[in-house]
Amino acid sequence: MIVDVRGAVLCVRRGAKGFPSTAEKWEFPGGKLEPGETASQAAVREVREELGLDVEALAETPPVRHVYPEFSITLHGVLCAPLGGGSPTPTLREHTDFAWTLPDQLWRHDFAAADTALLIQLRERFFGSRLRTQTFGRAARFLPESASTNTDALAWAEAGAPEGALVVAERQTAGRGRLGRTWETAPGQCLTFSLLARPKAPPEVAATLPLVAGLAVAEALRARGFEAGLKWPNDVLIGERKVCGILCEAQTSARGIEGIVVGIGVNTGTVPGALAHRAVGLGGVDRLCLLAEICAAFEALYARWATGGLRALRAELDALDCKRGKTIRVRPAAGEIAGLALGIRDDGALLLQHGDGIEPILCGEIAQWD
Ligand code: BT5
Repeated sequence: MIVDVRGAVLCVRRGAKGFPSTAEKWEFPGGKLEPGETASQAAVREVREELGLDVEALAETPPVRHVYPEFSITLHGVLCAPLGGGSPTPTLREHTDFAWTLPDQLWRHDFAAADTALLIQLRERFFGSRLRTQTFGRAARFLPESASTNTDALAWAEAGAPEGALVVAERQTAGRGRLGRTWETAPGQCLTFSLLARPKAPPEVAATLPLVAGLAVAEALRARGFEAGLKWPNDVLIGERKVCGILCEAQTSARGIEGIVVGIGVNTGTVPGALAHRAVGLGGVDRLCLLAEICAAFEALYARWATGGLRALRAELDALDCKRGKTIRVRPAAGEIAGLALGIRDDGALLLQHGDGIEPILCGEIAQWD
């Protein structure tokens, strides 16, 4: 296969299913090495010759061994970038059937089990080439499947994961929301991940972290042209529908909060039919690019929040709070109150004007769809 992702190319050649191939014949690089040529150089030459792309090799991926009943082969991948830009090109070419696809859609392909490791490496490499952060996303685990990335991130946090650790799952089988609710996704249609923060802040400040995450997602989506806004306390909406949910869970010890796992689900594709009236998807966005953008937005906001709390993010909070100035219904711990949303206070409380006064609501949610 040959993969190109608007700037990144990974080349691997393998034998077709049922093809009477031998290890030597199909080992990458496919052709003979020119005298003095390395495997990466041969890969670059092949991309030039076969796809007509002018690329340079960035890194070699570790070899992956395939064992078939009749033979085994070792695949060598090379990550390349185009020289001098160039227009986007189709992204994956199977030598056997000339089907093209985006790397983000690789799950659609029925690869042999051994290929999974390669595909995960491919995703990691691609993500790494896009990541512009110092901390968040630097230590990352890409999983083909997870019950909940929050569960995996909490386990990793217990085992000593550093701040910024990231767990991403291709499929989530038991994604959770708040208060025992579920987060539902179809394979490939949602970016589901968790980031580990280890804030030094006191618990009442740490409790405002979901708002920081919500701002980061809203900013990243707006940078892509989506009219996204923050809905207190943990949602991102486009119009009146939810595009992203956030669930923060603490890793605690006798000493107190050791870390906070920030779980984020963004509907990058379509949403499950039963949720269509209240949920919205982005209609097909490269999840790994978006993930790198959210990590960058989160890191920048987090640094300011870590020293100044929510007060340091006042401008963003006021600009992105999509319910500010609107008449809303709020469900605190019990009951429901209608009033005018005045905004989000520095301690994370939603300020609701109703009756004769202004009531700060610290926990609860804004009633939205019923
Ligand atoms: C949330 O809870 O919105 C938090 C969702 C967090 C999901 C991420 S994915 C990665 C990480 N791992 C996890 O296990 N969780 C996190 P809440 O505010 O309670 O909203 C849950 C409600 O949102 C559900 O009851 C549904 O009504 C709705 N919902 C479920 N799936 C949705 C989707 N894909 N898009 C929009 N709304 C959805």
